[in-house]
Amino acid sequence: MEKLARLANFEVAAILYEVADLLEIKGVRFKPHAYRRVAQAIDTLPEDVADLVREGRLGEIPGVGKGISGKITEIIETGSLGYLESLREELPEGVQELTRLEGIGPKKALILSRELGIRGIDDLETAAAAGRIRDLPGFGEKTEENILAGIRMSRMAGERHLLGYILPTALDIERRLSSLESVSQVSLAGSVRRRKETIGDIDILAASTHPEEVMNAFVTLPGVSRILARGVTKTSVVLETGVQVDLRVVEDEHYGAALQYFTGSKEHNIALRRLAIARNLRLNEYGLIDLADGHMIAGEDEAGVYRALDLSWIPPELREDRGEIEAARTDTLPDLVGYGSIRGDLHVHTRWSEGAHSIEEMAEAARALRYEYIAICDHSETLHIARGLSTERLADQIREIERINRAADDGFTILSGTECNIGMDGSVDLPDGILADLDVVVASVHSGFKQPRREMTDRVITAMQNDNIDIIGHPTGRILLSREPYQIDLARVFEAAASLGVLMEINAFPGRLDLPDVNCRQAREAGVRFSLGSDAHSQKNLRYMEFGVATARRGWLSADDIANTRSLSDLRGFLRS
Ligand code: DGT
Ligand code: CA
Ligand code: CA
Ligand code: ZN
Repeated sequence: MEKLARLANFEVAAILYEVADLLEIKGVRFKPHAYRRVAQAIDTLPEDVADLVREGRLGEIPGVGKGISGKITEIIETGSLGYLESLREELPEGVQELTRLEGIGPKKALILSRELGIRGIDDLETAAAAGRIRDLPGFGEKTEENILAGIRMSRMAGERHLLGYILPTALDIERRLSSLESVSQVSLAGSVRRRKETIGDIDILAASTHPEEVMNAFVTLPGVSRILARGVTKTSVVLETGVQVDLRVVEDEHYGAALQYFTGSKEHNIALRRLAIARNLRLNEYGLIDLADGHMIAGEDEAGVYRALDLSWIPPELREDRGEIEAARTDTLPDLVGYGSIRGDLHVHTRWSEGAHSIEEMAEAARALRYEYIAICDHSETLHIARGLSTERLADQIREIERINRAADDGFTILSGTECNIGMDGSVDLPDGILADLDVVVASVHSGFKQPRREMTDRVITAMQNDNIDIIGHPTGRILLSREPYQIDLARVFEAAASLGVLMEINAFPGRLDLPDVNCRQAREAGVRFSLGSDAHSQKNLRYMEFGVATARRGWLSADDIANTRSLSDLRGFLRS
């Protein structure tokens, strides 16, 4: 028995889902549904499926008959499934790869393979670009467009990484380099320094008079798997995680100009260089040169470069050529919200729904971050996959939170809340009575993403008209590197939010960062105010708040625009009651 492969439930489920997909591709009827049903049951099972196998209790899972039971046992005992292997071999090459694209199910994949001989994503792209797909049965021009968009998305996902997963690594490398004796200054540069939501590669700049020593230390850092290019001024490596890191080493004298240059963005740099040229100056990675006499008038420190161009220093998050240079010239840059300005987290999950920790444990972690409050916003009932709370359970939770608050009495407050679902018609899945008892109500779209733009817009606005709703959660629904936002007229949503006093969430979870930065700025101009939430599912996730702040900064927001930069009593004024 110790030999059991001990796969987690979701891994067992993944194997069964794949069996279902392959059977469907083969055109087998009914069986795919049966496998999928069991896979789903296992995915949401409160117990370990391995325990059920050991205790001979697989029959308790709905839909499990003799055949599937034997297969689950095989998966648990061996870690794989022979039946799946043979199904994989039967299929035409590349068909399964196609089904991994958004919008291509098994049926479509098989038609593409059979009718056009498509053997993979590259083939598919060629065919779609040539307009050969629209005439296939069940396809059309729209499908063809969607296929191309899906391919672009999957390519990009291969090349870019989420800021939330990259930043800790980047900071660790920065810290290790800064501890070297041969390094006098070091900074992150590139998109990581600008805190862009996704990162192509990590750029780091160091100042040193002994660049070889720095490069030696760099290529032998833990986690480096391969050296791509090695030189005295620039070295590039690939980490075991597949992420590329570029290190440049310059002399102190040029450090400021180099930092400015390698921070980018490219568009910002181009605009800045144009401004320099207009003043008979030349800006490059070495410094700012006066073309009249050839003297270097700035270069040692970054602020000095901007100052010499008659600009205030521009925070890296704004350097995207979206008007920041003009604002720096007229001294009208926004007073950006600070990374330490957040006084509480307004979107936290617990073990009551799909979180990993109890209410007390989340509160304890929040205290450690010096927060003054958190809002517990577990899912409501209709979100079954997240084990959402029924009205009765939510009422229990409210009482439990009251009890914990009374017992602690240390100035930290746990707010009761929910993340309820906005239905197709804009109604939410909790009665007004209980919503009115909550401190914070977040309402989010979790289903029906394909609704036409007009209906989706009306749906969200209808939800906002319920005056128990304080916040719209992750308002565009996008998932970075994998799912496009749903179709929605944000201008109309913002206008309604501003007039109704509903806050727009900036969901700080690394794969969301939703509202996106550019939309934050539009919303602010429409008079909207914001709420930052980590959407934490564990104590550790509370730290994601930093990425929400980064998004707010990239969206030109000030502390004033954000509800949870306020003390608890001021926060109440931002919430509708
Ligand atoms: P990424 O890596 O795709 O997330 O984006 P960045 O901005 O980090 O771009 P990267 O790594 O190619 O280059 C780092 C910085 O170096 C970039 O932000 C600006 C500067 N840079 C790179 N290539 C050029 C260029 O051709 N022209 C100008 N003006 N600046 C450049
Ligand atoms: Ca980069
Ligand atoms: Ca780079
Ligand atoms: Zn949500």
